[in-house]
Amino acid sequence: MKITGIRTMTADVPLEEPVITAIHDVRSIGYVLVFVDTDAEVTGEGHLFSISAKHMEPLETMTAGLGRSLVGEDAHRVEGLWHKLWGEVNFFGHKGVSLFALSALDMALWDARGKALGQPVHRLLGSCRDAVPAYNSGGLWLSRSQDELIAEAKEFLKQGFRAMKMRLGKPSWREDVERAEAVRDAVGPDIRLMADANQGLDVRHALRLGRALEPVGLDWFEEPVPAYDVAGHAALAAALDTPIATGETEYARYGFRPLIEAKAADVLMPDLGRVGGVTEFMRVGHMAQAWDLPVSPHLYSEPSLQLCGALQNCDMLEYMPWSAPLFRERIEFEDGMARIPDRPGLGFTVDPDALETFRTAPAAGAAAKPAPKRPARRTAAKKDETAAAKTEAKAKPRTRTTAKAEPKPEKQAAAKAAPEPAPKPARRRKREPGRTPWYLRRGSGDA
Ligand code: SMN
Ligand code: MG
Repeated sequence: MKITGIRTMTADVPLEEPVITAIHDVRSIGYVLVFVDTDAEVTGEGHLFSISAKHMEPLETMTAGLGRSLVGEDAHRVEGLWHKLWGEVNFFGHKGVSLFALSALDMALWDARGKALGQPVHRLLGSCRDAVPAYNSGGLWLSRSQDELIAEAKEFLKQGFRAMKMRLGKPSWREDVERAEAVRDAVGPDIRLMADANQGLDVRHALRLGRALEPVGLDWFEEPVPAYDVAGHAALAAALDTPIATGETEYARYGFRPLIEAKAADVLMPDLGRVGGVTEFMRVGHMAQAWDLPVSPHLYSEPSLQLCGALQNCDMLEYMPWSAPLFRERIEFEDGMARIPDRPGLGFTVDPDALETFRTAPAAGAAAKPAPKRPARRTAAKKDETAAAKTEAKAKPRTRTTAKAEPKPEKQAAAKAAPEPAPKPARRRKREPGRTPWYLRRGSGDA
C-alpha cells in the first residue's frame, strides 16, 4: 500500500467554558489533522492537539515536513517508518514538536493499515477487551465552587460514569482537602475518584496535601509536582499510600523508563499525541507490564480506545469531550464503560462539516515546496518575467498542504546521468599585508 501524499490542516475548536487547572487557562483546542493518502483507496487520519492555537503553526509545519519522508513508502511498514522518522528528528531531539509530529503521522499510518485490512487497530495489535471503564475528566475544575463540584459530580453519576477526576491546586491545601471530601461524600465510597494537581505544587505542599487526602481514598494523585521532578514524584510515591500517576508530559519510552526506574509512578499516563503514536504507546504499555504497572491514556479519548482494547494493563480511559465535535462517530458508553470501536482503523473519522466550521488558515511553512534550485543568471528580460510571476503568485490564495510522490525513478536516473557542473569556489580577495580588514575597522558598522 503505497503512500501517495500527505495533507495537513489545522482547526481550532472553542470550548464551551474555560478550562482552569493549577497551570492552565484554556479557551479553545487547536488541532493539526493529518491525512495519509494511499494507492489502496484509503486515507489514514491522525491528529494532534494543543491547548493554544498559537502552537499550531510550528506543529503543522513539522508534521507536513516530516510527512514528506513517508511519500512513496509502504504504509504497512509502520515499525520501519517509525524508525525512519525517529532517525530524521534526531537533529531536533526526540522530544517536543518532533514527537508530536511523529505521533500524528504514526496514528494516521495505523488508521490506514486498519482501513486497508478492514480491521480495527486493536485487533491488529492483539485485542484483550470489548469495553473499558471510562472516567469523566471534563469537569470538576479548579474554578468550580464547592456546591458546583457536588452538583457536577452527581451529574456525572446520572450520566452513568462510575469514575471521575477532579483538580487540585488551591492556595490552601486545607481547601483542596475540603473540596475532595465534599466530592467523595457526594458520590459515595464505591465511585473511583482521581485528583490532578497539574504539576502545580512543590514536594512539601504535595506531601502535606497527599497525607491529608489519604482518607478520601483517591484512586490516584496525578502530577503533584512539576513533571521533570522525577525525584519529587518518587519521594511522594514512597511516602503516600495513594498511588501517584504521571507521564502525560513525557516523550517516548525514554521518558517513561526513568519514571519506572526511580519508582516515581504507580500509574503511567502516556499521551498518544506526545509519546510517539500508537507504535510507541504500545511499547510503553508493554514496558509497564514488565513492572506490573497499569497505564491509563492521557486525553486523546477517541483514538486511545484502540490502545485500551489492546493492552491488558490499560486501567481506564480518560473521557474528555473536547474532540467530539471534530468526528463523525461518537464514543459509545454503557454503564460507565466505553466500547472499543470495531470499525476499521482507529474508528473515528474527521467530519467534513466540522472542518468547514473549525478549519483555520494553513501554516506558511507547511506547504510542500520543491527542492530549491540554484538560480540561473538573470538577464534583464528574465528579471521582468520573474517579477510578473511573483505578482501572479501573490494574487493566488494559499493552497492546502500537499506532499506529492517523489519523482519517478527513471527521471531521477536521468537527472543523475547529467549532473550539474560543480560550482566554482568563491574567489577570495587577497588581504594586503598589514592592512586591517574592513570588518575589523572601527566604525565600520556605520559605513
Ligand atoms: C489536563 C491537561 C491539559 C488540560 C486540562 C487538563 C490534565 C488531564 O492534566 O490529565 O486531563
Ligand atoms: Mg493530568
